[in-house]
Amino acid sequence: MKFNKICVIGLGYIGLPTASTFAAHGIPVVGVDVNQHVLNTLRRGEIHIQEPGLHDAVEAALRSGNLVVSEKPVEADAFIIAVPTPFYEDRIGESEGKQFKLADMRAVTSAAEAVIPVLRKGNLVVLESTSPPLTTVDLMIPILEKSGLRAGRDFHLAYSPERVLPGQIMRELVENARVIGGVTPESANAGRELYSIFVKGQIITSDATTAEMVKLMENTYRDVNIAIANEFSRLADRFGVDVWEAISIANLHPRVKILNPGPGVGGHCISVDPWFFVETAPDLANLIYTSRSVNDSQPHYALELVRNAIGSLQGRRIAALGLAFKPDVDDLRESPAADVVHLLQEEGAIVKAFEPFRPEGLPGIRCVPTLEEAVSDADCVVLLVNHQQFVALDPKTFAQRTPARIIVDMRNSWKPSEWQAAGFTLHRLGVGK
Ligand code: SAJ
Repeated sequence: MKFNKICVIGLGYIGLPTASTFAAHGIPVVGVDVNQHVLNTLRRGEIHIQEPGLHDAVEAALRSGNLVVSEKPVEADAFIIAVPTPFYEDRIGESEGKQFKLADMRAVTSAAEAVIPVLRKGNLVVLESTSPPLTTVDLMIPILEKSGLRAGRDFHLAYSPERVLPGQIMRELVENARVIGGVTPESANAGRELYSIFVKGQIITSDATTAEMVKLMENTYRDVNIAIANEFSRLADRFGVDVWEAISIANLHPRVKILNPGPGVGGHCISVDPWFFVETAPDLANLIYTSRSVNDSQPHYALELVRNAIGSLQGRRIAALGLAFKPDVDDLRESPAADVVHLLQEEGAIVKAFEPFRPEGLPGIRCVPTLEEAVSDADCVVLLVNHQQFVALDPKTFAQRTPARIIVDMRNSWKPSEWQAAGFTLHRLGVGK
């Protein structure tokens, strides 16, 4: 197939890097977004999201003329849909005794509808948005066939999930293996030809529903494995065992690789994607549902740990170190650290949070610009995110910066003997007593 023009619909964390990468490979790309602010920002040569290397790539693509932006799709050889699939804020599903979040597919629906007037015979349409199983077949096909053209016969249709790690998107987009699931083998092959333009990793073709499941399975696998680590931390607390020691010994077994317990699971992927299975198969997704429940309740468990360390939380001054969803990133989406702070506040604690990668923090949380300010009048310090700069803190120097002598370490980042020698009582997640 020849690609003289590509239309990328949705210019967010995935669509914009994808559009600029195709443009860098000499393909004319029309980037489409419904958000006028996004289009205006790009027209000024600026970008609205933070991602290393993205600004330069977009600037070069715009300057070369290979990337232009538009409110609406235009005629093209291939259409890539990379729009958000969030949850409904105001709706919750219930079935089989389970309550679950519901995927809001309205952006996918309207992107597909916007393609109808410009869809031509021989075109390729690819959905990249993380979606519940069967979305390509049950949602995309009926919408696109309103054009009068038949999927798989008159135009190609495929699903190809993004699997890139935020912070590494520009590199992983090119280097990662990629699965392309077609509604027919010819559709999958057309997808392979498209992504071969820049993908250096292996390209595997399959059917559309398999490709949808692959993406959800990867992140669900990780969620379930973190859930068992979190449950082990609770069991270890009950039995007076150091879970970190037990995990490191168990992991010497050649077929065991237990992940790290913590205050919960956040981010916009792993804490989200398993719900797509629960929503679409609540009668079957039992382990997945339970794992989500364990991980979502872990911030409450963290709250109990702080309560055990200092007793009543009413009026107590707590320094919360870190708000990001994982170490060394500035992303606060679905962050369990932020959940822990909210819970502490609800119990009457006076919390000062310090997040070095996002000093302004989040609404409803009092964020201070320096570590000094967070700890200088604290009764207790709670380590929520193992940012490198927190892990590297020297306990002796730290003891001079804070009156707090009680520390709760949710990440096993600090060596107990060193912190005890500096005069602290250190409580760690999953360490009994
Ligand atoms: N976490 C733990 N314990 C661990 C590992 C992680 O509590 O042992 C927590 C983290 O603190 C964080 C959450 O899990 O809150 C998720 O972090 P992560 O590093 O596991 O994953 P993400 O969300 O940054 O990126 C994942 C990746 N998927 C897999 O590793 C299977 C990435 O490759 C995907 O592209 C991304 O989801 C996505 O976009 O789907």
